[in-house]
Amino acid sequence: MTPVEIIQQFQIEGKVLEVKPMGEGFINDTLIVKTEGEAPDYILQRKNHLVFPDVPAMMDNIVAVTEHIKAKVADPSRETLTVIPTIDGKYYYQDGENFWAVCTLIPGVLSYVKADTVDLAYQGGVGIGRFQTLLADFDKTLAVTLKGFHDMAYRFEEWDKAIREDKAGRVASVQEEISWIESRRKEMSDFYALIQNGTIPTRVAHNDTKISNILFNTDGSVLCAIDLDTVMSSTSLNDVGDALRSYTNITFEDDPNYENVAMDIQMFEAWIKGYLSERKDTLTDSEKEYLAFSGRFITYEQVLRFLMDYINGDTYYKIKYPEHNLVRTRSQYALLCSMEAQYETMQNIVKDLLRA
Ligand code: GN1
Ligand code: MG
Repeated sequence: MTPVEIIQQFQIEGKVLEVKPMGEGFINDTLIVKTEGEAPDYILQRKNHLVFPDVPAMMDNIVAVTEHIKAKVADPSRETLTVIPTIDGKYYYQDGENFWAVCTLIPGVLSYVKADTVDLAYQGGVGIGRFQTLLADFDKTLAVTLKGFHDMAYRFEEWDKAIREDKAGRVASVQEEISWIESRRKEMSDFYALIQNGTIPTRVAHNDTKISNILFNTDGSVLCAIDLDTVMSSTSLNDVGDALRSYTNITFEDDPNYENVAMDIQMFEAWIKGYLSERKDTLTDSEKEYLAFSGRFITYEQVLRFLMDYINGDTYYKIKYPEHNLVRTRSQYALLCSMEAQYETMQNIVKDLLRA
């Protein structure tokens, strides 16, 4: 079926004018559906069922979370996603082995792939803090849409397997990169143990908080978090860490000029300040203690994930050229090193902000 035929399976308003690709997602295919006149436009997504094994359960998560948010905010049609059901009342349409889902396009918003100003970083922090706060009393059980997503113990199992199997015959060529992972393995496992043993609590988290997954109003204020595919029970620190990885990098995630990569400490301060404006009173001491470390944790995980995908023969992330995952690995590693070099300053900033 064509995208135009697929969109007709959903309860949309208006006559469809055109359907065209949009955005830079690494996992799903995203299309924008333009309609005639006053009717809303829509986002049509082919959900990657090779990554998300249970798309129906994922859509149930998204509907439950967005309904919870809608009941609390001033403008429910803008302050979270609106999922459009199919004609027969499901939240996805299955065409052969493909799964499709539709949301209303929120008009008059801005989105970014990179944060350019400290104001934007501050607002991004507010947005994630608010998202977590809105879901603090969510009491339904969320399905696990992706097994072991930020589970470092599971990631290491997969990692060991990838190296053992060497499916693409690339292990010998990435010995140095492998040593970056191995030399930090104990430190990361020790941190992860605090999550496993409950020292760091588990809550509802977004789990994929890079800047492109947040919408902003045209006046610069934050509107809402989108891309809710990975909303699951996990630590709030995963959202902090992934946002820091995204907002503080002075260049793009896959910049092949590794000397361009660095963490901007002012962006770090701004993001954390925005986040704490929403979460300062509800974080536990253990969460506060690891705010700065979470940036290193998720950036490390991202280095591991890109490298593992390269070793596996590029089966997970979409790539634009053959060595793309290797370039992403090295570029994110440069960011990790920059965070490590500035770690003491990061911790002092957090301490000062918590005292303020
Ligand atoms: C993917 O789906 P998207 O493009 O927002 C990935 C994230 C990575 C990110 C790296 C489900 O995000 O975990 O951090 O790429 N999402 C999934 O840019 O794996
Ligand atoms: Mg996204």
